Amino acid sequence: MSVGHGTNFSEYFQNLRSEIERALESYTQFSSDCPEILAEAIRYSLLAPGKRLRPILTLMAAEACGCERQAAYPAACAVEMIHTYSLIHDDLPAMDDDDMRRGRPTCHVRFGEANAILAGDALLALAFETLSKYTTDSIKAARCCCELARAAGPEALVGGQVDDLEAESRSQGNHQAENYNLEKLEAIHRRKTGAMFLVSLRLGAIVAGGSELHLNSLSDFGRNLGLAFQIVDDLLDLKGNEASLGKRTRKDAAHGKLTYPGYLGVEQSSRRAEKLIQQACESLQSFGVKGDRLQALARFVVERNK
Ligand code: GRG
Repeated sequence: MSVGHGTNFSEYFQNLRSEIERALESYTQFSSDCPEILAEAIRYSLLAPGKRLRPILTLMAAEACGCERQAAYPAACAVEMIHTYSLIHDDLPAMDDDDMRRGRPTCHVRFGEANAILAGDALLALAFETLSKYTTDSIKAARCCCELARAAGPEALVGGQVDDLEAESRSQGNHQAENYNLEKLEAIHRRKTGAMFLVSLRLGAIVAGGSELHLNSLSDFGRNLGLAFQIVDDLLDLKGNEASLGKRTRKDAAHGKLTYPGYLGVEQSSRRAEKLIQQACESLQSFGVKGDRLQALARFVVERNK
């Protein structure tokens, strides 16, 4: 697909992914004060083949706001570090108890539970160190740290996870009896999944010195994209392929999780994801052609098979 910037979109997307991976590699060179097992566990999970969607959003948002994307590498990598920490902790026996992630055994399976908890803790701290140390403008760095902390904190990522776990344990699969509704489902995903999408875009715009109009447009884009991503994630859990996804499937139903297809059915969930992507793309109007790549990424999110 060509998006009017001279390069094919998938080539562009792949370039961003490689740049992010090189930057992640460079930000995880530890001194001998970091125990070898810890360095190995961190790098094992962080450098595993993830899609890098969130950091790609950061770089694309920075570019859409007219900045060289290199300036946003620290922010992009900080987002990926927090995302990876949340995956490591989510996979733990006390949470989702998963044995496969990004096509390999989960961190606790490979390194033991204590080391996996500590690798997650270390990534959370490393994210803020990377963001504050390598973002050249210190005022922008402070604003980014504050927004990222909020997105990773009690009113967003962690709060959404707590409510999700609680819903799962209370329902035992019977969501009708528990009087669940779409509003509750979306309130969980807005915090658990959506907040990280939203902040990924906002950090790119902040580093680029984007206008309030651009920040607001990207926030609307991120809200709709985050929800659409979660719906597609639920659909893939139901009908996706473990080998291409690199993780176990059909876990949601087994855990009695409240999901979009569980609530709305497959057809209606797909239609809702499509509609959200359409709305996401509409919110990019103020960018003109500079929003084309973000629109292409949004399409990738609904059409993906992994
Ligand atoms: C433990 C603090 C804490 C939070 C956990 C993010 C999260 C909250 C849980 C992860 C499990 C999950 C299914 C979350 C929904 C978001 C999601 C689908 C994450 C996986 O993101 P991808 O598909 O993963 O972008 P890759 O591996 O490609 O980066």
